Amino acid sequence: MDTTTQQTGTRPDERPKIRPDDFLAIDQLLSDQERDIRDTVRAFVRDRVLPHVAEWFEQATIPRELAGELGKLGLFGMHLEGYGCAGASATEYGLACMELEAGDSGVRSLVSVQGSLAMYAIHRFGSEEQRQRWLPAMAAGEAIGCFGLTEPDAGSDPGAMRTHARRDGADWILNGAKMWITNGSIADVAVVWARTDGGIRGFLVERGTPGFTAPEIHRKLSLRASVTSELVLDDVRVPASAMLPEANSLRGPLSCLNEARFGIVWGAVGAARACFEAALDYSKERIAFGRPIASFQLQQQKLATMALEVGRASLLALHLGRLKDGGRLAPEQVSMGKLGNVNAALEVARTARQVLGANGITLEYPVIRHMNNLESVVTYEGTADVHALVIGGALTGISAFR
Ligand code: TGC
Ligand code: FAD
Repeated sequence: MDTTTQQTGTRPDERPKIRPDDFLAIDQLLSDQERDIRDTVRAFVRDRVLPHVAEWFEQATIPRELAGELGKLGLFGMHLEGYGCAGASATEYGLACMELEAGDSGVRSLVSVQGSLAMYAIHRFGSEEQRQRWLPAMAAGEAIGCFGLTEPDAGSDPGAMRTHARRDGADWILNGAKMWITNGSIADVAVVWARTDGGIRGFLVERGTPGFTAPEIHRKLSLRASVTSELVLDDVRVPASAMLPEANSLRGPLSCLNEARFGIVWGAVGAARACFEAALDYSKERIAFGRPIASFQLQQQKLATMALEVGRASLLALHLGRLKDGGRLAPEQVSMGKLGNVNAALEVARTARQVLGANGITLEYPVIRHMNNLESVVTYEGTADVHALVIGGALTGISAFR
């Protein structure tokens, strides 16, 4: 792939060169610092993730030490200020998510859940003592966090949660269960959302607290390079200081979701790009009927459609990043980004898988791994249906939910 000939400024008589990996020349819309961050994360993924990720996926594991390395790169809580966090812009954070997910959605999930959900919740709703205690260690990847909102019987409708907390003297007693919790079994601290007499509140539950267990969920066929767990809370006693003081309704956890969904808007572009590039390379090498399959019109149409989807999704992500950096991004716009870009990435992955023929079903190539991962990505952080209905509500002024 030619990555050297794209021109940044062209004279009228010069024809701009097309770069297959950046057809719309979106690179030119980034600052030098944004490109540096992107290239740093891309190099990390190339060196540290891609050589191993098929095996992690096959073994259904992700090495704990990767967290330390991601922490050293400053990727945990990257867009947060202070407490050891990098204080990067939203766009820079998005570019990092894009590169991480070009490696694997599981790696981006590790970073999203740590930074956008667990750390963000503590940063935004925690006490100064809670921030000091957890954020520097989490930014460094020395402590891992998870975020427990979904329950076995309450996913799209977290307002129906059953997990509850009641006062007992100065303490709180938590009972209930959370389901499908990323990082749960490896977490040092769980942000657990629970119903109380004073509204829905968040609690920091530390690993090892009596009555708290986090069994891993096995037999997943998607997001295998990611730990997914149940959280079981059986008369778990935590001190008053474990409650996040600044959140007292569903608005608290839903605000955290905006952050993680924003990362997914970008991450989906990375997964799509990886699938497209695999299909493009393969199509030029694979010979059928005596010719590279890239020479057949049907395959070129698929490649053109994939390039279009990757370009469109990139522009949408960048636009939302600029809005967020300007403090002008609405949750409904994040929903549009998540819905559009994850659906686009799924289509690209499914198309790329066909281009690879039988090779499209093996872990020797990245495509089916991304395709399977994206089946989780389209479900978590609000299903495609939920985001369509959020957009529908904003368009019509009528909520389809209640
Ligand atoms: P609704 O009555 O609309 O809202 C309740 C309160 O919350 C406010 N709100 C938001 N605030 C900030 N950001 C948002 N996106 C918000 N959406 C709603 C709302 O203004 C209201 O505030 P207030 O002060 O007036 O009370 O709530 P609802 O019960 O009708 O539900 C709405 C719905 C369906 C959109 C919401 O519940 C929803 O988003 N459901 C999907 C749940 C979801 O996405 N769960 C994700 C769990 S975490 C996860 O999946 C991690 S995956 C790992 C990874 O990221 O890699
Ligand atoms: P349900 O809500 O039961 O939905 C089932 C189907 O019904 C879906 O197709 C949905 O779109 C549809 N549906 C529901 N309501 C409506 C409606 N009003 N109109 C039309 N259709 C509707 N959660 C966390 O809290 N923390 C995590 O770290 C986390 N990590 C995850 C990791 C993985 C790998 C996965 C798969 C999930 C994770 N989740 C996590 C849970 C995820 O957020 C939920 O699975 C998701 O919100 C959907 O909930 P559900 O699975 O209960 O589906």
